[in-house]
Amino acid sequence: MRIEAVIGDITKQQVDAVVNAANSALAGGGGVDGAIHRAAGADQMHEACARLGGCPTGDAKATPGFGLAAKWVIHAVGPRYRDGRHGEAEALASCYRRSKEVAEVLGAASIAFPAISTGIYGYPPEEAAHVAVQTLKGLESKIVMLVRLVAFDEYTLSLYQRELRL
Ligand code: AR6
Repeated sequence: MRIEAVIGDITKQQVDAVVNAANSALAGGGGVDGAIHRAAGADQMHEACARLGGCPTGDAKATPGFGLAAKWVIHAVGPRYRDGRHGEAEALASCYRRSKEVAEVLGAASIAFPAISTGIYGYPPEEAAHVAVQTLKGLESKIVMLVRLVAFDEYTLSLYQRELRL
């Protein structure tokens, strides 16, 4: 798997699957979740999510991408950050692992991730970038060839670039 980092909007990515920073009810919300629902078509996406019956923290489930360029959306549920001592890193790492596994089941060759948990869920961006990149570096795939980390700001991009060099 090649791992790259870019700055951009997750809803605009031309990849097979984009990952959503969802909540465990898969009920939609703000941030990435709101943007993905709007760009995909809110009614269709809402219905498809409702059929999945929720998703535990650290896990991921797929729907079609509907109006997005991406064929699929992989809804991953990141942890809410408390103090770093409540299994947050394990849960966040699990989001990246499970999303990659779901992508493999779908046959997705390219997948784009937002910085899961670093917005409304309050995960410190430095620690989240470390978990994201180091978890992905430890994975192999015969199906997923490209992993793109999509930063929404320059600072997050710089964190990814530093972690990629480590
Ligand atoms: N493209 C790429 N990154 C984005 C975009 C975008 N269009 N919009 C925001 N970001 P968040 P979370 C960045 O809050 O912390 C929702 O209500 C943003 O700057 O979307 O996992 C869900 O329903 C931040 O760095 O996700 C959940 O309830 C990162 O994406 C909850 O929020 C993630 O921010 C999930 O919170």
